[in-house]
Amino acid sequence: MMASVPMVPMTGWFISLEGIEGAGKTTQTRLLADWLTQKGYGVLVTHEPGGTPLGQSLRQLLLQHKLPHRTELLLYAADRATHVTEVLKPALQNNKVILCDRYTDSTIAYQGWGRGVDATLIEQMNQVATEGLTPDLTLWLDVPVAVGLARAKGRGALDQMERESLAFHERVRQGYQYLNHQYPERMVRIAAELPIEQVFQQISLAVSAHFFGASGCQ
Ligand code: T5A
Repeated sequence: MMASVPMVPMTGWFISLEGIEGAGKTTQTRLLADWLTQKGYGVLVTHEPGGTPLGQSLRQLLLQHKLPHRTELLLYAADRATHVTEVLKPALQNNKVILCDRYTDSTIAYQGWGRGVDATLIEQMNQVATEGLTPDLTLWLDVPVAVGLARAKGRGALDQMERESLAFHERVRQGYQYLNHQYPERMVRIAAELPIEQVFQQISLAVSAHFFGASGCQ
């Protein structure tokens, strides 16, 4: 009898989920984690900012206070450097499938396109923080700004980023459009204004196509 093949990737996979406020990343991360776990994969769910104990403290500062733009950039980079070293790299070495709610693209979209911080400076900070660790696949959950903000408002009190102007959030969305155009090999747009089940259907197809081959079977 042939030995059964364990459903574990040879090296870990790194999937990031991105989008504006209320795009549905947390909801879809949970569904994707359940789906992959049922298939036998070891899944690590994490997020930025706040994926480590130090990151939790930085998250409080970042989401509660309006900081000078360069200070904000440096704190997101400090959060990410700690996260990469203490969580992401060890998980990949242990062949985990990482589902990370926000990563470097958030800095480009929010601090770059939203705040107007210099793109080269952001690229340098991302490089220092990640030591070049890039997601294998990025799921960009794209919703119109009005839809995302209405969902975020429906959930309760808004943090300092969610209270930014509509124009700010439109620029952030444009930032994601730019990134999708720049990195079509790793970034997939998901139409996230649809009902939760239909959004997940697109996500499971994108993950299947990227990791399991064209047949989508696994
Ligand atoms: N940030 C982060 C930066 O500026 N730079 C950086 O480098 C990084 C890493 C993070 C903040 O930090 C900023 C960006 C952010 O402002 P956060 O609390 O993690 O803050 O906020 P978000 O990531 O925006 O998380 P949210 O919880 O606001 O949005 P999600 O996770 O995208 O959405 P989710 O799943 O919580 O859903 C929101 C609501 O909508 C409903 C859900 O039930 C929930 O009530 N919903 C849907 N309703 C209808 N149809 C659907 N398809 C739905 N999907 C979800």
